[in-house]
Amino acid sequence: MRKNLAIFAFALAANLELTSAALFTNPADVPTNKQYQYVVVGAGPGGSVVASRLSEDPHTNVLLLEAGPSDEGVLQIEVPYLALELQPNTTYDWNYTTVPQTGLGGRAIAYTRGHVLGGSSSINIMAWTRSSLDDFNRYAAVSGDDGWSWDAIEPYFKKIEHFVPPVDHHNTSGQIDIQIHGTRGPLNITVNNTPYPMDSHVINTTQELGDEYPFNIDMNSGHPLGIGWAQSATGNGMRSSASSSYIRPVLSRPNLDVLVNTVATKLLRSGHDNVTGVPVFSGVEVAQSSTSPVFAFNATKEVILSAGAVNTPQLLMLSGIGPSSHLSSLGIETVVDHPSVGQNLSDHPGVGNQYSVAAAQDDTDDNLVRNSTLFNELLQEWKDKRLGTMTGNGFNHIGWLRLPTDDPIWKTAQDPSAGPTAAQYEFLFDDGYVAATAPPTGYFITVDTVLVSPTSRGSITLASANPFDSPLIDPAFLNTTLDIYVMRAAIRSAAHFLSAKTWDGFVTGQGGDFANVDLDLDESVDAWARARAMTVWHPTGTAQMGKCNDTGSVVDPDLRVKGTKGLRVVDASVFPYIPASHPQAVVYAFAERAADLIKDGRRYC
Ligand SMILES: Cc1cc2nc3c(=O)[nH]c(=O)nc-3n(C[C@H](O)[C@H](O)[C@H](O)COP(=O)(O)OP(=O)(O)OC[C@H]3O[C@@H](n4cnc5c(N)ncnc54)[C@H](O)[C@@H]3O)c2cc1C
Ligand SMILES: *[C@@H]1O[C@H](CO)[C@@H](O)[C@H](O)[C@H]1NC(C)=O
Ligand SMILES: *[C@@H]1O[C@H](CO)[C@@H](O)[C@H](O)[C@H]1NC(C)=O
Ligand SMILES: *[C@@H]1O[C@H](CO)[C@@H](O)[C@H](O)[C@H]1NC(C)=O
Ligand SMILES: *[C@@H]1O[C@H](CO)[C@@H](O)[C@H](O)[C@H]1NC(C)=O
Ligand SMILES: *[C@@H]1O[C@H](CO)[C@@H](O)[C@H](O)[C@H]1NC(C)=O
Ligand SMILES: *[C@@H]1O[C@H](CO)[C@@H](O)[C@H](O)[C@H]1NC(C)=O
Ligand SMILES: *[C@@H]1O[C@H](CO)[C@@H](O)[C@H](O)[C@H]1NC(C)=O
Ligand SMILES: *[C@@H]1O[C@H](CO)[C@@H](O)[C@H](O)[C@H]1NC(C)=O
Ligand SMILES: *[C@@H]1O[C@H](CO)[C@@H](O)[C@H](O)[C@H]1NC(C)=O
Ligand SMILES: *[C@@H]1O[C@H](CO)[C@@H](O)[C@H](O)[C@H]1NC(C)=O
Ligand SMILES: CC(=O)N[C@H]1CO[C@H](CO)[C@@H](O)[C@@H]1O
Repeated sequence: MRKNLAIFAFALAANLELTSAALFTNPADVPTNKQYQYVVVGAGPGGSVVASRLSEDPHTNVLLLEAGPSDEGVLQIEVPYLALELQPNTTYDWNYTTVPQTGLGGRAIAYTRGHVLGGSSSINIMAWTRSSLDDFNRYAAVSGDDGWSWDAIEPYFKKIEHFVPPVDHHNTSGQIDIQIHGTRGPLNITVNNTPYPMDSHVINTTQELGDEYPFNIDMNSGHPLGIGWAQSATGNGMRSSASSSYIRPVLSRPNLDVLVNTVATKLLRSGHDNVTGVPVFSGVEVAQSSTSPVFAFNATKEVILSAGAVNTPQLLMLSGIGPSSHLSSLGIETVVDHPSVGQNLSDHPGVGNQYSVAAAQDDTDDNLVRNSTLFNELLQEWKDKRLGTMTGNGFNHIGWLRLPTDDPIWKTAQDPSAGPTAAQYEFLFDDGYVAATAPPTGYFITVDTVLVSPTSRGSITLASANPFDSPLIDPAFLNTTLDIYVMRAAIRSAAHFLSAKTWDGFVTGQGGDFANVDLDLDESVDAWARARAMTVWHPTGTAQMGKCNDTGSVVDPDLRVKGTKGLRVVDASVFPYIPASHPQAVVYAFAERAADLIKDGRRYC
């Protein structure tokens, strides 16, 4: 161990004064006289839930490590509407950029990841979507463990959730089925805090074009298809994150220590298991920067890796767990040859399609971008009363949709979704012009079309053996003919949706640069998609779960890293397929079950 003993002695003295402080900002301050049973790396939904649940037992000491700072008191984190101010290139972002994307005309795009207590749940856009029952039943089939099926996981969603009425206390009847939601969990969720002029047009389209776009009272029932009111991880007008719900409320537990501003740089080994012969992992090496002192923390039971779908494979590979040819090319000794670590990266590409609205409809959120007086008034309303536009995240409706079953593509391509209840593409209805540069005049709505059951697979690889170097991120967006086909169909479908009569006199036509796209020409639509697609920030699958005897997967159905002892992964990396939804709810649910599996000491394989 490379430990700085002088610093430790000083820390011990400091700790005598700060006996109740459990949020440390420097590894030198962490008590050295405590044995941790579990060290958890990364405080997103995966790591926060596991650390919180394991430390419910006062005899279990848990250390939660987080590379980023605390989220407490950061206005842009608390105010839902300000979420997009947290990226790119802020203190709370890892500031990643992808490698050039062939499917995006060679563009390299920003790849935001949360770098803060709460992880990406502290900077995300808060959509709360549980995914479809087929997504979970496919996880059960692929892993051979029925415990990952919808029926088995559904109770965990209720355990997580606390439904809180919207801030204006309007009657939510017809907007959500409260019966299927939890009312006592740590994480607040709600529906529709702030009304938008387009709301009734969206709902009326579900009557006018109900065969194609049926209304769905609650997309979190396991049957998400259709158009419905969006639920969000907010309560009382504030963001609800993994930190605000699972960690900060339990920071007074003497057996839970949280260390922020500290990067795990390597998993530490302590020989081999004397029965199975597999390498045993029993600690982590950490540092605050590439030039600061290195510390080590031991875990007597397990190291739990929850660094997210980009950093979990990075840390595995830095520690010798990964494709051996890739590791040896960087001079890293292979400890376990795992060809799939970092492979199979799956993410959702999204395209914002803008439509102009009539001059009479001049109260869209475009005003907030142009009028700082209005912006400040609304922010003041949030500060004074927790009311108004700032309590929302900019959209009130989501649609989960599939191509028609008689679409000619199904003659040659296989349905990539998990099954008939799972979406192939998504609509997200934004109020205002949502894109990097908004026009100075005019009023808009934006329908984001998102490919939620993509077939493209990318990778995370190491650029070097230095843990402070960014890994190489290749989401391989729109890299298959089916993916571009479905995206093209989704963009046309959005135009069809807006052709319903209810939009007459509201939507006047395609807006902004999108006005130049000829929807009748495949080439024109494809060029638009490739020029505009971005990540909607849902990377998954880089340390996939699979059956006990399947050598193509990284973790087993208990989420233990195959071929090791003492090492588990609990985060979005383990999903064998990307869920056809915004994935945070799925991460929370996986982590809740993982905590139970750990507490029970289950050994499935
Ligand atoms: C901008 C944005 C918007 C999104 N919008 C939505 C949405 O609306 N709805 C939804 O459902 N999902 C959304 N997501 C996705 C969702 O937030 C993630 O799927 C989820 O947070 C993943 O959880 P995780 O625990 O796997 O990883 P993360 O939440 O990414 O957490 C990983 C944590 O590990 C830390 N870490 C990484 N490496 C190390 C290391 N070496 N040492 C110590 N700590 C480390 C990171 O700093 C981070 O805090 C969004 C994500 C982003 C970035
Ligand atoms: C991201 O960039 C911002 C702005 O340059 C910087 O302050 C921050 O430290 C960077 N984040 C990381 C993880 O390096
Ligand atoms: C983030 O900052 C870096 C360094 O200044 C810059 O190269 C990069 O383009 C920025 N990324 C984005 C998405 O703005
Ligand atoms: C909410 O609306 C529904 C349907 O219109 C009605 O049955 C119910 O009584 C209302 N609830 C309250 C609290 O007003
Ligand atoms: C939507 O339909 C309702 C009921 O049919 C009607 O009262 C309302 O005016 C319609 N709204 C719009 C915007 O078309
Ligand atoms: C959730 O809402 C409850 C009740 O309104 C509130 O007491 C609690 O502080 C909220 N929790 C979080 C994490 O915001
Ligand atoms: C193997 O190691 C365990 C402790 O990890 C020990 O209790 C046991 O006696 C050892 N068995 C053998 C055969 O050495
Ligand atoms: C951590 O474990 C290593 C290897 O098992 C051991 O050498 C070291 O003394 C331990 N450190 C502490 C602080 O317990
Ligand atoms: C900006 O907003 C303020 C406050 O709502 C309003 O009084 C003012 O007229 C707006 N300015 C313009 C140019 O629309
Ligand atoms: C997928 O990406 C690879 C690597 O960039 C490229 O060679 C290939 O042509 C792409 N395929 C499609 C169908 O986009
Ligand atoms: C893996 O195990 C399953 C049963 O659990 C068996 O059907 C399958 O043949 C095994 N596969 C391999 C490659 O051993
Ligand atoms: C499910 C899946 O796509 N698995 C793949 C993950 O990556 C490895 C290595 O490229 C493949 O062998 C698996 O088929």
